[in-house]
Amino acid sequence: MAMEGERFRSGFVLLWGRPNVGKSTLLNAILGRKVAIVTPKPQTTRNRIAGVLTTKTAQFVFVDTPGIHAPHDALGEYMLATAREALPDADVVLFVVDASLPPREADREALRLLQSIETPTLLVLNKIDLITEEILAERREEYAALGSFSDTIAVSAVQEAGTQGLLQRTEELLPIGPMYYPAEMVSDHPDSFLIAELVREQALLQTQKEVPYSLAVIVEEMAPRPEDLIYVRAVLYVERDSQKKILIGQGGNKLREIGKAARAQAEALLGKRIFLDLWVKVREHWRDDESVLARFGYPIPKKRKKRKAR
Ligand SMILES: Nc1nc2c(ncn2[C@@H]2O[C@H](COP(=O)(O)OP(=O)(O)OP(=O)(O)O)[C@@H](O)[C@H]2O)c(=O)[nH]1
Ligand SMILES: [Mg+2]
Repeated sequence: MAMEGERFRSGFVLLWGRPNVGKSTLLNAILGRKVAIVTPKPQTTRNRIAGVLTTKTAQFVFVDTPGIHAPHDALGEYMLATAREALPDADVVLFVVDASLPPREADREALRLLQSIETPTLLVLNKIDLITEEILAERREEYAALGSFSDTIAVSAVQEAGTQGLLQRTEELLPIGPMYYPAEMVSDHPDSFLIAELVREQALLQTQKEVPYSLAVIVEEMAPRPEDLIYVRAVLYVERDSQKKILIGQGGNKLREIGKAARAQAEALLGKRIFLDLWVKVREHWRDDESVLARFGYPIPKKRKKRKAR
């Protein structure tokens, strides 16, 4: 990797915005590889996920965060805290909005949280594949009026349109700096996290209503087996027996479909053969149980404000 002497730029690029605007889709599009799961349901991303892109002239550490929303439970508090904790490290913020819709209160709230830092921010109008040039021009004005941005970039994350321009503009805003991570590194999470997330993604895509919010997926064992096979045991935790029944489906059909789709993706992404052994268990009210949350990978920060009763 040829570094251009003193001119090499590097830093943390925060993907920020309300839920469902396409932050994770954009991260995957920029990296050219899936590191974060994507669903049509808001609040898909629960953890901070860093994706590293290294070029001849720069290293971008993109940080995907949970969409900003008012927490309803301890899990929601974890998600908001996770997003907020990523703020001070940011060198550039990509404030991502859904340009197919006018600004909402949730966009304004997400922007308000950015006021605690003074970091160059690009307004990223996403989903432009859904709208005409005229509407895009309107949205550009409406969103730009919400705050002060270094620039506005229109993209379509699903069509991977506009992402090169976005990268260029982002690079200009990065400070001169070293490579923080090895050039070949893409994600900061282990394979077990990606597999658990791929299972959760399929389960979210294949269920409705309350199941998605009540679901956590934990990889409890990963072990090599003969002939380059990897055995993975993952447990899908839900909060009620009725949800467990939905996930398992008639004669185990639903769980089989979830497993089949998740395994195909995991094998393609990791380049390994995987035996995916899925289990469904009930853990009542886990979203409000701090000891369980910590075990599930969603530890609540110690200092936290009291939440208003629902
Ligand atoms: N048409 C269109 N849909 C998009 C685009 N980008 C994302 N989407 C869709 O928008 C939905 C949400 O995408 P995500 O990437 O999960 O959104 P997010 O901002 O990460 O959401 P949270 O993780 O919940 O905060 C999915 O159905 C995506 O397929 C886009 O450029 N065009
Ligand atoms: Mg996301």
